[in-house]
Amino acid sequence: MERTFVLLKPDAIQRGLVGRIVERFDRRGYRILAMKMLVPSRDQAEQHYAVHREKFFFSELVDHLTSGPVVALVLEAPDAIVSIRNLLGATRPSEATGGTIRGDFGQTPMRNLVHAADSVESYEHEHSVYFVESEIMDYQRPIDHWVFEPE
Ligand code: FUP
Repeated sequence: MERTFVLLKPDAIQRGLVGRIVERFDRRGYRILAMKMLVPSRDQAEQHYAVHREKFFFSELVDHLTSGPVVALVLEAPDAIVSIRNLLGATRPSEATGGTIRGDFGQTPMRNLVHAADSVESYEHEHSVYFVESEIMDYQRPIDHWVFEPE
C-alpha cells in the first residue's frame, strides 16, 4: 500500500468540480485517509511548490494557490502515486488524454484543477505542508481484501 497527496486547486472549487473529481478517486477505490478545505497561506504555497521557486511561473502559481479555498487529501492504494498521476493526466490540459481529469475538465496549465505528488519524497514533503499526522485516519474497510487484491 502506498499513500499520496492530492490538492484540488482553487479553480476546481470555483468551477464546482469538487464532487466530480473526488468521485473519480472513490470510484477507483482509493482509501481517503484525510480530506480538508482551507485557504493556503503564502508560506504554505511557497513550501508546497518550493521545487519551482526559480521558475518564471512561480509567483503566479503562488498567487493562484492562495486565491481561495482548496481541498487537500491523503489517499491510499497500491501504487497510489503513479496511478493518481495517470488519472490526473498531463500537466498541460491540451496534452492530457480524454478520460483523465485534466483531459476532461482542465483549461490551462496554471488552471489544471488538481495537483498530485509525483514521488514518495514529494508525498512526504507535501502532505506535511497541509496536514499534521493526527489528521490522517488509519482504518480498514471490509471490502479492501478484494478492492486491493494482488494482480
Ligand atoms: P504537475 O506535477 O503536473 O502539477 O506539474 P508541475 O509540477 O510541472 O507544475 C506545477 C504547476 O505549475 C502546474 F500545476 C501548473 C504550473 N505550470 C505553469 O503554469 N506553466 C508551466 O509551464 C508549467 C507549470
